[in-house]
Amino acid sequence: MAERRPPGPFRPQAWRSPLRGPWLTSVLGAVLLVGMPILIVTGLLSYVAYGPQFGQALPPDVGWLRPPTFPWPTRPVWLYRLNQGVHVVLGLVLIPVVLAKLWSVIPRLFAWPPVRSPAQALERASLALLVGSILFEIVTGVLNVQYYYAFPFSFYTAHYYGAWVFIGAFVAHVTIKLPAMLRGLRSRSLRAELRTPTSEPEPPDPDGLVDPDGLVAPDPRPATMSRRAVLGLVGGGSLLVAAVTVPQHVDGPLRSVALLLPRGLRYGEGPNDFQVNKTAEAAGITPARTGAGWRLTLLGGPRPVELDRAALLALPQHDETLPIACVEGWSTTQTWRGVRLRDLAALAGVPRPASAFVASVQETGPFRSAVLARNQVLDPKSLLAVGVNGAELSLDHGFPARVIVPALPGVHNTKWVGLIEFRAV
Ligand SMILES: Nc1nc2c(c(=O)[nH]1)N[C@H]1C(S)=C(S)[C@@H](COP(=O)(O)O)O[C@H]1N2
Ligand SMILES: [Mo]
Repeated sequence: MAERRPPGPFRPQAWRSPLRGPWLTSVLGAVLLVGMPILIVTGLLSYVAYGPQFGQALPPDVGWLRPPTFPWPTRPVWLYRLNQGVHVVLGLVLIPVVLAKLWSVIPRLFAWPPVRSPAQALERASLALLVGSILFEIVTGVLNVQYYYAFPFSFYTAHYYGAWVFIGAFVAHVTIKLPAMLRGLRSRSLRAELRTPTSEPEPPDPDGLVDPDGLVAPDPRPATMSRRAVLGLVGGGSLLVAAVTVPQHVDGPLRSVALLLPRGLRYGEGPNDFQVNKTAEAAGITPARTGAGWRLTLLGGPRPVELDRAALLALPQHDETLPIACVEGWSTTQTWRGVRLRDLAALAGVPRPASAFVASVQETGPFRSAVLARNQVLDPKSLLAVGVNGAELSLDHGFPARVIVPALPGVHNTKWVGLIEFRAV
């Protein structure tokens, strides 16, 4: 009986790019082997920085998938800025590499027959999880950074569990493929490739020693570009993404190059002209709640303490230059003026609190309260800020008072604060 010919793209002869081969796939794989663990670690560290011990990491309850938790430090003050900057910038920068790697192995998607053995079926299922989860992480991550909540589920929940699917599939993939990647890398010289203007196809490998997956086209077209050009294209794409995202972390005129900043580039007048995450209007903050009737209530001591704005301004004021770094991948450093949180704790009658619950006068919406840990309350740089860069806080930045704590995720720097409860636990 004549063997039935597989259809269309399932024929190995259908894939004719002379550029595909184990060397190219291995080079792209090596880049991802360095980059992906950094993405994974910074992602999990961001979860820890949110304070899972207070039930305020997102998603709050992840059972045994909770990473080892430790008190998130307040030094260096740029710790969260670095962590989250690396996570978001690297995540975006690796997109061209991921796409190129998928392109380089696409004939494998059309293996024929689709299932040869149970072991091979298992391998294909694990690859489906690997590819599916990384694309899911990229899509949810990019949409979140662009504040586009197109999906019916919580970004945090989806991105967190998607990450664990990816971690599992990635570890399995690396374990299985590491020897093949090393062989592939050794099969050609990177230096020689980078000097070659148009590349011949990687040599056919009938024994499958270097190319067990059959990535080399059996019937290649003549080369029109080189492997050097492929690497240049991918690297250039990554550099371009970096060039328009890194400026999200730079204060000054360079920030206008941050093309991916979704909320424009003007945020207020003079000293208050820096990134606003949620405006007072969007948060439903009215002048009535922040005007003359505003009070700061301090709880946890023998009796509640109430301060009006004049009383708050009469307390010792301190200046600290500290960054705000949002989980969504922008940050800005400003010079804040305000009252030390630890002075407020002492004033409340709880000089060494275990934690502090901070609540905004904001009545609806997420992120209007946060719990700070002891080290965060007691750090001398932690302020309830009333001013910034020599001016009064603008309403959008949290007038009359907002929290600013070193190395704290932006989200917990509560704006429009009305109440702080210093707790013994
Ligand atoms: N009350 C309140 N505080 C808040 C928020 C909020 O929505 N409501 N957003 C938080 C988030 S997510 C960030 S990143 C910072 C941003 O501060 P900024 O808008 O002054 O730059 O404020 C935080 N404080
Ligand atoms: Mo944020």
